[in-house]
Amino acid sequence: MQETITQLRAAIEAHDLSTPEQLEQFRLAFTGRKGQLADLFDQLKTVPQEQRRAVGQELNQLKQLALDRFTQRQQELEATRENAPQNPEFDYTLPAPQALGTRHPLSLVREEMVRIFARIGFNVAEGPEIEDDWHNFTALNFPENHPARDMQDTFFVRRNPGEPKEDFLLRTHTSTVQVRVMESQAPPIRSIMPGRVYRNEAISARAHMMFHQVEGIFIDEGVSFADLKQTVYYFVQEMFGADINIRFRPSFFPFTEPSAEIDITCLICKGTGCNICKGSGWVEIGGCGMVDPAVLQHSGIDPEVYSGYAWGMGIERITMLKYQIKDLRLFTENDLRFLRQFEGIIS
Ligand code: 2NL
Repeated sequence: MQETITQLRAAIEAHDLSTPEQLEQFRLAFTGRKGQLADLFDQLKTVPQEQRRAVGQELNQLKQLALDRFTQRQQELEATRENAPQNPEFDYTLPAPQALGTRHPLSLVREEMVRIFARIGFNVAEGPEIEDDWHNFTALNFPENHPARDMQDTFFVRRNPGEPKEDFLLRTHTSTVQVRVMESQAPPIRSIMPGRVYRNEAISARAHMMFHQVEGIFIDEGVSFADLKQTVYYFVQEMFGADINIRFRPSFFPFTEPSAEIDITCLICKGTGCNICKGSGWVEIGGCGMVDPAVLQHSGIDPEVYSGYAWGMGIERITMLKYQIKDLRLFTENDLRFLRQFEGIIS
């Protein structure tokens, strides 16, 4: 019996526990209910009475030794399994995977508009989003009591919270940048102004308090409405295709005279009439006109020498028409299911 115990102790101490399979073999061989330790405990009753106590103690120590080895190794193996790669051939020197983002549809369309106008000589001008009354209204010929100056449309900004005077505002159009360009540069001027504008409106599928515009201006000697029409024709063909027709509808803006609204063939029904164009076959993409001589004068350009045209288009509107997007709110929600649809579009 004593000899068996000594051998068993050696076997327990020497057993290789490298793998989970070996640990299981160890459990079956020694500590399990049918293992060798259990056998020895069964044989304890055959040991002579006077030795039984000592042998029993020795067996208990051995059992404890086996259990200790088992649990310690079990814990070690569990810890390494949690940290182990799923695939043992994984290459840890590879760079971490990075999901590529997508360009926002409004950026795609803005960049495309910039490229189209750049091809016929327009550069890009930028200006502040927080503006003063002069650049947003007065220089642009808005009468003192014009409804567009109303609190309902314009977000006014106070210089100091304590001051009652609201002498700044969030620009309601990017014409502010055109005024700044005219004030600081001599003609010829050929610039477009993409950027954010703000109107105090309730957010819905068709309106938002922040949206994007591309305005443009061309000032030189002898610029005519025919030049304006050709520029708009060129833009629409490049942006929407050669089979799209254009219609200029007489309109009014304080800063242009004459003024026109620009309609194009409805992209959804190709002019046959649908619910997007309300059956007319035409959709509006922006407004334009000849710069009012008073606006040139306000910006320090002599209207006796120079004339010019200008236009404004909403980027959201053009994007909605181009990609058939029916709700403005999709542009600001950043829902990945929406944004991922523009994956790989290199406009
Ligand atoms: C629209 C209409 C328009 C302009 C913007 C402009 C700027 C200056 C002088 C004259 Cl500095 N005009 N801009 C002209 C006509 C129309 O925008 O429907 N925009 C979304």
